Amino acid sequence: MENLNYKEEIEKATSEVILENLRIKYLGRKGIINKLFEEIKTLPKEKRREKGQKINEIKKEIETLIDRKKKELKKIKKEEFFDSTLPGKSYPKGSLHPLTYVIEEIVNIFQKIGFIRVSYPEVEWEYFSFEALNMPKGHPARDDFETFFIEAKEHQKFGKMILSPHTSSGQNREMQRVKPPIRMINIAKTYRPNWDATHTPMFHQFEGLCIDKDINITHLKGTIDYFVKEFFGKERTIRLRPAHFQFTEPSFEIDVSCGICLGKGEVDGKKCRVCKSGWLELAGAGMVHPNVLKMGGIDPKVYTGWAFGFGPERCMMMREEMKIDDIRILYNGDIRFLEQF
Ligand code: FA5
Repeated sequence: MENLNYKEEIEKATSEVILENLRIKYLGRKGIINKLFEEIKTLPKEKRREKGQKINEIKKEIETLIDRKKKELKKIKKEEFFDSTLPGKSYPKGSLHPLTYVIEEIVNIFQKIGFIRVSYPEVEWEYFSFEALNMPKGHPARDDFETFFIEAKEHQKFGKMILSPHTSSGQNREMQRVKPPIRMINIAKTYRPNWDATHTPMFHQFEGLCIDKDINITHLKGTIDYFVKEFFGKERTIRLRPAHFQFTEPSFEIDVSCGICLGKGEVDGKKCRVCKSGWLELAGAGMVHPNVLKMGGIDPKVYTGWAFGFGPERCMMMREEMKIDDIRILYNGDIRFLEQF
């Protein structure tokens, strides 16, 4: 009886099946304990009681040990159970913001014709957004670019710190960085306090700047034609309207035929909610003003150039297949809209 090994055997059991076999081995009808009880009969009478008590104690101990081990194994099984037949959990997949795809596409279109993408600060000094663009302090044209000012120490030369209201602030920075020929495409976030179906306070612009010898307005028109045909399709048309920007001369607004009403100006007998006229303004453009070239250290007698500034959100809206009639949907975080991309 002393050499019964049940404690170690039960402790080592790694499954409920092994444990059940041990129960049968020790406690079963033909098990070791019953055999021991039977052996009692062969003992002298005075020893039977003591032996019986001892066997009973061992029996109880085996029952307790098996019980405890069973619970332990059940707990482990619960924790480790893996049912490989169950369908897997699908985790929500993220994606890039639709505008990121549009920006990549725009960059590719311009890279094909030799433009280099650059990025300039979104938190900018007044100087680069205004003075360097022929809009000295106090000039009324500065009001056209409603601006968020930052409460920070003014720079002695560059003035107040602002959130850049247009990517044209990259023009002077690019002229300081490289000498002509320049083919820049500057894409960045821009900020103005507006909020309606065609304006958001944070939006993007992409600024094209081309400076070289003998550059004229036909190169500007050709480049914009190329972009519009690549991006919107051959059937969409553009028009240039005379406009005024302090940093270009002559200046234009560039409109594209509306993708919602397809240039008609109305949908189901009602004025088109987005364009109201069949056309939507996409960009400002013009020949770089000689003063701006001078501020950038470029001799306007030797070099000429053009620039344009587009809103990629507007470009996205105006794609026929998009049918976005409110620009704000891009930034209100509605996952039902965003997950389509
Ligand atoms: C400008 O910002 C000039 N810097 C463009 C330019 C560049 C002119 C180079 C000449 C030479 P404008 O304020 O018109 O121009 O803005 C240009 C485009 O940005 C608009 O046509 C429009 O597509 C987009 N845009 C302007 N404000 C918003 C806004 N709040 N939300 C969304 N898009 C906007």
